[in-house]
Amino acid sequence: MLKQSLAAVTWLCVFTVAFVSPPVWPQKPPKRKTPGQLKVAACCEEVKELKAQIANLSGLLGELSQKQERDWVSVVMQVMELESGSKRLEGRLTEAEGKFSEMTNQMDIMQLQAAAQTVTQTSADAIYDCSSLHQKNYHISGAYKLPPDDFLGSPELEVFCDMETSGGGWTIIQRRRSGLVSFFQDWKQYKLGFGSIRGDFWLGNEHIHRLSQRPTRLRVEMEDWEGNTRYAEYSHFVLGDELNSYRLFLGNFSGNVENSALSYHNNTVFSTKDKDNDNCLDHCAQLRKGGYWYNCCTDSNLNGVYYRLGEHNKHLDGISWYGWHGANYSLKRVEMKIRPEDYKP
Ligand SMILES: [Ca+2]
Repeated sequence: MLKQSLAAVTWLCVFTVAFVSPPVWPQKPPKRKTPGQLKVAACCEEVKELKAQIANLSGLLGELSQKQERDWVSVVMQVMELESGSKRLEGRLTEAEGKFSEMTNQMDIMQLQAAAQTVTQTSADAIYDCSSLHQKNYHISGAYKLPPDDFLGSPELEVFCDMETSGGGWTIIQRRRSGLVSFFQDWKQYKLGFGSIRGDFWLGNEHIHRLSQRPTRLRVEMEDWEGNTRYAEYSHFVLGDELNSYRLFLGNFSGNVENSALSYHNNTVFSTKDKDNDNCLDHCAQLRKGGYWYNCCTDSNLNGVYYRLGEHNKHLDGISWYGWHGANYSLKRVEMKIRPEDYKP
Protein backbone atom coordinates (compact mmCIF):
# COMPACT_ATOMS: atom_id res chain seq x y z
CA MET A 1 0.00 0.00 0.00
CA LEU A 2 2.82 2.40 1.06
CA LYS A 3 4.73 1.41 -2.08
CA GLN A 4 1.70 2.33 -4.22
CA SER A 5 1.32 5.75 -2.51
CA LEU A 6 5.05 6.59 -3.02
CA ALA A 7 4.81 5.68 -6.70
CA ALA A 8 1.79 7.95 -7.12
CA VAL A 9 3.61 10.91 -5.50
CA THR A 10 6.66 10.31 -7.69
CA TRP A 11 4.51 10.38 -10.79
CA LEU A 12 2.77 13.53 -9.60
CA CYS A 13 6.17 15.20 -9.19
CA VAL A 14 7.31 14.15 -12.62
CA PHE A 15 4.08 15.46 -14.14
CA THR A 16 4.38 18.77 -12.27
CA VAL A 17 8.00 19.27 -13.38
CA ALA A 18 7.15 18.39 -16.96
CA PHE A 19 4.04 20.53 -17.51
CA VAL A 20 3.86 23.26 -14.75
CA SER A 21 7.42 24.62 -14.82
CA PRO A 22 8.16 26.75 -17.90
CA PRO A 23 9.81 24.88 -20.69
CA VAL A 24 13.55 25.34 -20.85
CA TRP A 25 14.27 26.31 -24.44
CA PRO A 26 17.64 27.59 -25.55
CA GLN A 27 17.26 31.44 -25.45
CA LYS A 28 17.81 33.49 -28.54
CA PRO A 29 21.25 35.33 -28.12
CA PRO A 30 21.00 39.26 -28.17
CA LYS A 31 21.92 41.08 -31.22
CA ARG A 32 25.66 41.80 -30.99
CA LYS A 33 27.01 45.43 -31.42
CA THR A 34 29.82 46.04 -33.89
CA PRO A 35 33.35 47.00 -32.45
CA GLY A 36 32.96 50.51 -33.92
CA GLN A 37 29.63 51.04 -32.14
CA LEU A 38 31.25 49.82 -28.86
CA LYS A 39 34.18 52.26 -29.15
CA VAL A 40 31.96 55.32 -29.71
CA ALA A 41 29.85 54.44 -26.74
CA ALA A 42 32.91 53.98 -24.42
CA CYS A 43 34.45 57.18 -25.73
CA CYS A 44 31.26 59.16 -25.06
CA GLU A 45 31.21 57.83 -21.56
CA GLU A 46 34.86 58.81 -21.06
CA VAL A 47 34.30 62.28 -22.56
CA LYS A 48 31.31 62.78 -20.33
CA GLU A 49 33.39 61.69 -17.33
CA LEU A 50 36.28 63.92 -18.38
CA LYS A 51 33.94 66.84 -18.92
CA ALA A 52 32.55 66.33 -15.49
CA GLN A 53 36.07 66.12 -14.07
CA ILE A 54 37.10 69.29 -15.95
CA ALA A 55 34.07 71.08 -14.69
CA ASN A 56 34.92 69.86 -11.24
CA LEU A 57 38.54 70.94 -11.57
CA SER A 58 37.74 74.34 -12.98
CA GLY A 59 35.35 74.81 -10.09
CA LEU A 60 38.16 73.85 -7.72
CA LEU A 61 40.57 76.12 -9.59
CA GLY A 62 38.18 79.00 -9.31
CA GLU A 63 37.82 78.34 -5.63
CA LEU A 64 41.58 78.03 -5.26
CA SER A 65 42.32 81.21 -7.15
CA GLN A 66 39.77 83.04 -5.05
CA LYS A 67 41.34 81.64 -1.93
CA GLN A 68 44.81 82.55 -3.22
CA GLU A 69 43.64 86.06 -3.89
CA ARG A 70 42.23 86.30 -0.40
CA ASP A 71 45.47 84.87 1.00
CA TRP A 72 47.52 87.26 -1.06
CA VAL A 73 45.52 90.22 0.17
CA SER A 74 45.94 89.02 3.72
CA VAL A 75 49.69 88.54 3.17
CA VAL A 76 49.97 92.03 1.73
CA MET A 77 48.03 93.39 4.66
CA GLN A 78 50.27 91.51 7.09
CA VAL A 79 53.41 92.77 5.34
CA MET A 80 52.10 96.31 5.49
CA GLU A 81 51.25 95.86 9.14
CA LEU A 82 54.71 94.40 9.83
CA GLU A 83 56.32 97.26 7.97
CA SER A 84 54.47 99.83 10.00
CA GLY A 85 55.23 97.83 13.15
CA SER A 86 58.92 97.71 12.34
CA LYS A 87 58.81 101.45 11.66
CA ARG A 88 57.23 101.96 15.07
CA LEU A 89 59.90 99.71 16.64
CA GLU A 90 62.61 101.60 14.81
CA GLY A 91 61.18 104.80 16.17
CA ARG A 92 61.17 103.41 19.68
CA LEU A 93 64.70 102.05 19.27
CA THR A 94 65.96 105.44 18.16
CA GLU A 95 64.19 107.01 21.10
CA ALA A 96 65.73 104.43 23.49
CA GLU A 97 69.16 104.96 21.96
CA GLY A 98 68.78 108.67 22.48
CA LYS A 99 67.78 108.18 26.10
CA PHE A 100 70.63 105.70 26.68
CA SER A 101 73.25 108.04 25.29
CA GLU A 102 71.79 110.84 27.40
CA MET A 103 72.02 108.61 30.50
CA THR A 104 75.60 107.63 29.64
CA ASN A 105 76.50 111.29 29.34
CA GLN A 106 74.90 112.05 32.68
CA MET A 107 76.72 109.11 34.28
CA ASP A 108 80.02 110.33 32.86
CA ILE A 109 79.36 113.74 34.30
CA MET A 110 78.41 112.23 37.67
CA GLN A 111 81.56 110.09 37.71
CA LEU A 112 83.68 113.11 36.88
CA GLN A 113 81.99 115.04 39.68
CA ALA A 114 82.51 112.13 42.11
CA ALA A 115 86.17 111.89 41.12
CA ALA A 116 86.55 115.61 41.62
CA GLN A 117 84.90 115.33 45.06
CA THR A 118 87.17 112.41 46.03
CA VAL A 119 90.24 114.37 45.01
CA THR A 120 89.04 117.34 47.02
CA GLN A 121 88.27 115.11 50.00
CA THR A 122 91.69 113.48 49.95
CA SER A 123 93.48 116.79 49.75
CA ALA A 124 91.86 119.72 51.50
CA ASP A 125 88.57 118.61 53.03
CA ALA A 126 89.55 115.27 54.56
CA ILE A 127 89.86 115.22 58.32
CA TYR A 128 92.73 112.86 59.02
CA ASP A 129 93.73 114.03 62.46
CA CYS A 130 94.16 117.05 64.70
CA SER A 131 96.32 118.83 62.13
CA SER A 132 93.37 118.76 59.68
CA LEU A 133 91.16 120.22 62.40
CA HIS A 134 93.72 122.91 63.12
CA GLN A 135 93.74 123.84 59.43
CA LYS A 136 89.96 124.17 59.67
CA ASN A 137 90.42 126.77 62.41
CA TYR A 138 89.84 124.54 65.43
CA HIS A 139 92.50 126.06 67.65
CA ILE A 140 91.40 124.99 71.13
CA SER A 141 93.08 121.97 72.72
CA GLY A 142 90.65 119.24 73.73
CA ALA A 143 88.75 116.11 72.74
CA TYR A 144 87.42 115.92 69.17
CA LYS A 145 85.55 113.28 67.20
CA LEU A 146 87.12 112.52 63.82
CA PRO A 147 84.36 111.48 61.38
CA PRO A 148 84.58 108.09 59.68
CA ASP A 149 86.06 108.25 56.18
CA ASP A 150 85.20 105.55 53.63
CA PHE A 151 87.93 106.68 51.27
CA LEU A 152 90.63 106.45 53.94
CA GLY A 153 88.97 103.37 55.47
CA SER A 154 89.05 105.01 58.88
CA PRO A 155 86.36 104.62 61.55
CA GLU A 156 84.98 107.37 63.73
CA LEU A 157 87.65 108.12 66.29
CA GLU A 158 87.78 110.22 69.41
CA VAL A 159 91.08 112.01 69.77
CA PHE A 160 92.63 114.60 72.03
CA CYS A 161 94.25 117.47 70.18
CA ASP A 162 97.10 119.65 71.40
CA MET A 163 96.46 122.86 69.46
CA GLU A 164 99.02 124.99 71.31
CA THR A 165 102.42 123.35 71.68
CA SER A 166 104.90 124.40 69.01
CA GLY A 167 102.15 125.50 66.57
CA GLY A 168 99.59 122.85 67.59
CA GLY A 169 97.96 120.28 65.30
CA TRP A 170 99.21 117.38 67.46
CA THR A 171 97.17 114.19 67.83
CA ILE A 172 97.99 112.69 71.22
CA ILE A 173 98.66 108.97 71.03
CA GLN A 174 99.62 108.37 74.68
CA ARG A 175 99.18 110.14 77.98
CA ARG A 176 100.26 109.37 81.58
CA ARG A 177 99.33 111.86 84.26
CA SER A 178 96.82 110.42 86.73
CA GLY A 179 97.91 106.83 87.16
CA LEU A 180 94.27 105.71 87.15
CA VAL A 181 94.65 103.44 84.10
CA SER A 182 96.82 100.32 84.10
CA PHE A 183 99.12 100.01 81.09
CA PHE A 184 99.91 96.37 81.84
CA GLN A 185 97.53 95.32 79.03
CA ASP A 186 97.55 92.57 76.42
CA TRP A 187 98.16 92.69 72.65
CA LYS A 188 94.52 93.22 71.73
CA GLN A 189 94.10 96.12 74.15
CA TYR A 190 97.20 97.81 72.77
CA LYS A 191 95.98 97.13 69.25
CA LEU A 192 92.56 98.75 69.77
CA GLY A 193 93.48 101.29 72.40
CA PHE A 194 92.37 101.75 76.02
CA GLY A 195 91.92 104.29 78.79
CA SER A 196 90.15 107.66 78.83
CA ILE A 197 90.78 110.27 76.14
CA ARG A 198 90.71 113.07 78.74
CA GLY A 199 92.90 111.14 81.18
CA ASP A 200 95.46 108.38 80.69
CA PHE A 201 95.17 106.40 77.46
CA TRP A 202 96.81 104.56 74.59
CA LEU A 203 95.20 105.53 71.26
CA GLY A 204 95.70 102.05 69.78
CA ASN A 205 98.38 100.62 67.51
CA GLU A 206 95.95 100.29 64.58
CA HIS A 207 95.07 103.99 64.71
CA ILE A 208 98.67 105.06 65.26
CA HIS A 209 99.74 102.89 62.31
CA ARG A 210 97.07 104.46 60.08
CA LEU A 211 97.89 108.01 61.18
CA SER A 212 101.61 107.50 60.54
CA GLN A 213 101.17 106.44 56.92
CA ARG A 214 101.95 109.98 55.83
CA PRO A 215 105.38 111.38 56.76
CA THR A 216 104.86 112.01 60.46
CA ARG A 217 106.67 113.63 63.37
CA LEU A 218 106.67 112.28 66.92
CA ARG A 219 106.99 114.46 69.97
CA VAL A 220 107.47 113.14 73.52
CA GLU A 221 106.91 115.54 76.42
CA MET A 222 107.89 114.64 79.98
CA GLU A 223 107.71 116.12 83.46
CA ASP A 224 109.46 114.90 86.60
CA TRP A 225 108.28 115.17 90.21
CA GLU A 226 110.30 118.36 90.67
CA GLY A 227 108.32 120.16 87.97
CA ASN A 228 111.05 120.02 85.29
CA THR A 229 109.99 119.39 81.72
CA ARG A 230 111.80 117.99 78.71
CA TYR A 231 110.83 117.03 75.21
CA ALA A 232 112.18 114.85 72.42
CA GLU A 233 111.14 114.95 68.76
CA TYR A 234 111.72 112.41 66.00
CA SER A 235 111.24 112.96 62.29
CA HIS A 236 109.83 110.22 60.05
CA PHE A 237 107.99 108.34 62.76
CA VAL A 238 106.33 105.20 61.36
CA LEU A 239 104.44 102.43 63.12
CA GLY A 240 104.27 99.28 60.99
CA ASP A 241 101.07 97.29 60.70
CA GLU A 242 100.07 94.29 62.81
CA LEU A 243 101.66 91.84 60.32
CA ASN A 244 104.92 93.63 61.11
CA SER A 245 104.11 93.55 64.84
CA TYR A 246 103.79 97.34 64.88
CA ARG A 247 107.49 97.85 64.30
CA LEU A 248 108.78 101.31 65.28
CA PHE A 249 110.80 103.49 62.91
CA LEU A 250 112.32 106.79 64.00
CA GLY A 251 114.21 109.43 62.01
CA ASN A 252 116.34 112.22 63.38
CA PHE A 253 116.23 113.18 67.03
CA SER A 254 115.91 116.74 68.28
CA GLY A 255 114.75 118.26 71.58
CA ASN A 256 116.08 119.41 74.93
CA VAL A 257 116.23 116.12 76.82
CA GLU A 258 119.71 114.94 77.71
CA ASN A 259 119.56 111.60 75.93
CA SER A 260 117.66 110.19 72.97
CA ALA A 261 116.57 107.18 75.01
CA LEU A 262 113.85 106.16 72.56
CA SER A 263 116.43 105.62 69.81
CA TYR A 264 117.41 102.38 71.57
CA HIS A 265 113.95 101.09 70.61
CA ASN A 266 114.17 102.14 66.96
CA ASN A 267 113.49 99.34 64.48
CA THR A 268 112.10 96.97 67.11
CA VAL A 269 108.67 95.40 67.20
CA PHE A 270 105.92 95.69 69.79
CA SER A 271 105.67 93.31 72.74
CA THR A 272 102.97 92.83 75.34
CA LYS A 273 102.55 90.55 78.35
CA ASP A 274 100.98 87.94 76.05
CA LYS A 275 103.42 88.46 73.11
CA ASP A 276 107.14 88.30 73.71
CA ASN A 277 108.63 89.81 70.53
CA ASP A 278 111.64 91.45 72.21
CA ASN A 279 115.34 90.91 71.55
CA CYS A 280 116.02 89.32 74.91
CA LEU A 281 115.96 85.94 76.60
CA ASP A 282 113.87 87.65 79.26
CA HIS A 283 110.23 88.53 78.75
CA CYS A 284 110.65 92.31 78.85
CA ALA A 285 106.92 93.14 78.78
CA GLN A 286 106.46 91.01 81.90
CA LEU A 287 109.56 92.46 83.60
CA ARG A 288 108.77 96.11 82.75
CA LYS A 289 104.99 95.67 83.07
CA GLY A 290 103.89 97.41 79.91
CA GLY A 291 103.41 97.15 76.16
CA TYR A 292 106.29 98.66 74.24
CA TRP A 293 108.96 98.28 71.58
CA TYR A 294 111.13 96.32 73.97
CA ASN A 295 114.68 95.70 72.85
CA CYS A 296 116.67 94.08 75.66
CA CYS A 297 114.91 95.54 77.49
CA THR A 298 114.68 99.33 77.91
CA ASP A 299 116.30 102.70 77.74
CA SER A 300 112.85 104.16 78.05
CA ASN A 301 109.67 102.63 79.40
CA LEU A 302 106.93 105.18 78.76
CA ASN A 303 104.15 102.57 79.17
CA GLY A 304 105.50 101.27 82.48
CA VAL A 305 103.86 101.36 85.91
CA TYR A 306 102.71 104.75 87.23
CA TYR A 307 104.40 105.32 90.60
CA ARG A 308 103.38 108.26 92.75
CA LEU A 309 105.66 110.60 94.64
CA GLY A 310 107.60 108.68 97.24
CA GLU A 311 107.42 105.46 95.27
CA HIS A 312 108.66 107.13 92.08
CA ASN A 313 112.36 106.22 92.42
CA LYS A 314 112.32 102.70 93.78
CA HIS A 315 111.27 100.51 90.86
CA LEU A 316 112.72 99.36 87.54
CA ASP A 317 109.30 98.93 85.88
CA GLY A 318 108.21 102.58 86.19
CA ILE A 319 107.83 105.27 83.49
CA SER A 320 111.49 105.90 82.80
CA TRP A 321 113.71 107.82 80.38
CA TYR A 322 117.31 106.75 80.82
CA GLY A 323 119.83 109.61 80.59
CA TRP A 324 117.60 112.29 82.03
CA HIS A 325 116.83 110.38 85.22
CA GLY A 326 118.01 106.94 86.20
CA ALA A 327 116.41 103.66 85.17
CA ASN A 328 114.50 103.48 88.47
CA TYR A 329 113.03 106.99 88.27
CA SER A 330 109.36 107.04 87.28
CA LEU A 331 108.14 110.27 85.67
CA LYS A 332 105.13 112.32 86.81
CA ARG A 333 103.70 113.10 83.37
CA VAL A 334 104.26 111.93 79.80
CA GLU A 335 102.54 112.74 76.49
CA MET A 336 103.34 111.25 73.09
CA LYS A 337 101.88 113.12 70.11
CA ILE A 338 102.16 113.09 66.32
CA ARG A 339 101.46 115.40 63.40
CA PRO A 340 102.31 115.41 59.69
CA GLU A 341 105.88 116.26 58.78
CA ASP A 342 104.72 119.00 56.36
CA TYR A 343 102.39 120.60 58.89
CA LYS A 344 102.42 124.40 58.84
CA PRO A 345 100.71 126.17 61.75
CA1 LIG B 1 112.10 87.63 75.11
